[in-house]
Amino acid sequence: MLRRLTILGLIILLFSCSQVEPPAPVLPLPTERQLAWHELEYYAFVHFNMNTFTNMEWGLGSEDPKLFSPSELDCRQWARVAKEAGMKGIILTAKHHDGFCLWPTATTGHSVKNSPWKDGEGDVVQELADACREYDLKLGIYLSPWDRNNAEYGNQKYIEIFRAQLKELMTNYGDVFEVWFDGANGGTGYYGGANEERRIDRKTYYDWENTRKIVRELQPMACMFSDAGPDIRWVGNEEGWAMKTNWAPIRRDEFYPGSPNYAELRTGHEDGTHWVPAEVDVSIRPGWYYHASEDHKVKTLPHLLDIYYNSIGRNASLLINFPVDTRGLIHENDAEQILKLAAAVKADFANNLAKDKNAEATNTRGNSKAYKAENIVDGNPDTYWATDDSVVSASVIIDLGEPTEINRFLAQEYIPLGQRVKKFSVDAWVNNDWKEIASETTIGRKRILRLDNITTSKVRLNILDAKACPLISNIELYKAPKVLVEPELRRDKEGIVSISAFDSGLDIYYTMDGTEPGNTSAKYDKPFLLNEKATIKAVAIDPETSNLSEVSTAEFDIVKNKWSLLGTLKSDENSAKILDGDENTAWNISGEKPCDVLIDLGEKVNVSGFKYLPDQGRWNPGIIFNYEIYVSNDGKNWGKAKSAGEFSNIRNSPVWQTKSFEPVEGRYIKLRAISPAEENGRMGIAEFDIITK
Ligand code: FUL
Repeated sequence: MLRRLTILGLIILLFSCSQVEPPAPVLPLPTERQLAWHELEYYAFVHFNMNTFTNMEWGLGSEDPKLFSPSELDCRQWARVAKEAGMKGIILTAKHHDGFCLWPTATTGHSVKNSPWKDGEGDVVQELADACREYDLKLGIYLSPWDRNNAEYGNQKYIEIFRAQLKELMTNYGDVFEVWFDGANGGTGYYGGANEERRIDRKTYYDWENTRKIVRELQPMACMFSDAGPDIRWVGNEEGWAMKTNWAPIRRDEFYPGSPNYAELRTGHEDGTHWVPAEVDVSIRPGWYYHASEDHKVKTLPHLLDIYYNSIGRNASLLINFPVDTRGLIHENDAEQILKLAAAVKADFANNLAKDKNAEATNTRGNSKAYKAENIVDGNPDTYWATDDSVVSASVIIDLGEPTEINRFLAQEYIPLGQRVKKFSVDAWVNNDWKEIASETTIGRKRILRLDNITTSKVRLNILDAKACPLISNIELYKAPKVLVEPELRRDKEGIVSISAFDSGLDIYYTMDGTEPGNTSAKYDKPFLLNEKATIKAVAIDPETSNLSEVSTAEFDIVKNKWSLLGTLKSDENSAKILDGDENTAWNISGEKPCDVLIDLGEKVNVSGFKYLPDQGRWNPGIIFNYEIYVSNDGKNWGKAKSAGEFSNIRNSPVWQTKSFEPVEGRYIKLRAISPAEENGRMGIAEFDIITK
């Protein structure tokens, strides 16, 4: 009898399971090609082309193909760096706005064919395609619709040329995962010698519908990127972030490449009609192309981590650009920083504390095992927790079994059935009560929250509102280590030294005798006065792990509290920036040549040199090239210059410049800025210091 009942029970259970209807999709849905693209998440951009050799961002189109001559081009090095950095593919600027083609196209002579590189026999696209194959990376192509070289730009003939180029690229280099169409279109240019302005109708000129067909036909799995998709959208900025609220759907028909409503691309639309997820494109340096002057401006680890969390952690993919240099290599500084990011990401996500823990939900679809809460911790992206159709707010609790410290929360929706969650919060079980630790909006394919460290035995995800029953496929919890980068050292005009570590909860130790700092050195707790010469070395230490950051060093000379600027600078409200100890602010002058910067040191000192940091601004920086420096006892009789000459290579390398001379006593200093390094005519100073004996 009992056996019969058990069998009956089983039959009923089976019957009831099969009765549970799978959730209906919420439109729009991703296509198969988009789903495959979503999995990539992180890949490289390479801006390398004519601009690399002309030090430009947007070439005019009149450049001589002979200028393209990398000395050691090595696409395998690009691939190696990208692979080691954890990236899944590389997108190359096969043609940028200046029209120079990196492959031997049949459509124009403005290409590698007429360059000295490999005697005109080379093909960069082919070399990259081969390198990607070797390193198991995907290949992507950037092809600029705008062409400032082509005589036909603006005419129908150019559309045929553009399409022929697209066909070549889609046919000859194997599988392409993404095709990148830039929104910058039309304007001044060379245009075969016409040197004029050509405007086009951005909506109609390219006949996008038919142009895109070429890609669909020749590369059916390639996703097309532009402001308007159709498959992937620009995120509406080039700084490296998506909004916290980020819908993959947009009302696609309201956009076209170069359309003015691009700010909406940062969030997408809750009522979007098409699935067009965001891709965050950002360069590892200020510029997209290589400029030696930016060698010291590669983004720092904290900055790169922000970009990572504000893109991949906000339902977008991340495309980080390497401005490949004139050798044809990813610069050492860029490689070093991207590998630091890779190591930090690996450490942050090393140990998923939620994996296979018990999970319970307030509602489970049809009480069915197929949709059970545990699906969120099983590591299987194809299973998900779902609620009944009528339920759009519900909670799921992950029981960690014991008090556990966490600071990262990762959640994923099951997107093959659409993006649904509109609002959610996260609670932690602390002191026998729920404590809200986050209150957010969308989740999408992946949402990662960086939280303050909290020790808790249970974590609760509350879905507060959704377009339809929520489908959550994955939740992960982590305790990421602290970000350990060298501390920042600064001394202001009054001599107050401040040292800051990037992350909270780190200890800072420093020395003033030139020795390496460690946890037995002086501990920094607040800004202090340093009114003498000293070299400070500082290190950040994580008290929990005893791990050390790299050491930062600053050489401070005599304090500037008695210094004052004389002459015309006395009444110039910006001139104080020269002495404020802040490298990011600068005083600038244009037109007046030479220009004297007069400083009263307030007392006689023995001067043996000076240090100059030019304006660090990206746009239009003021940089002195030729200079003279004088020391005087009375501020009137200057005698001969103690040092004169040029700051060689300062245009390419606008870092601290140091000049020494025979020590001399004096109270007054005159820096005579004779000529600017840049054509802009500006001469600027971010910081000035003297070296005393
Ligand atoms: C922009 C272009 O104009 C830049 O030069 C760069 O290629 C960037 C990725 O897209 O719109």
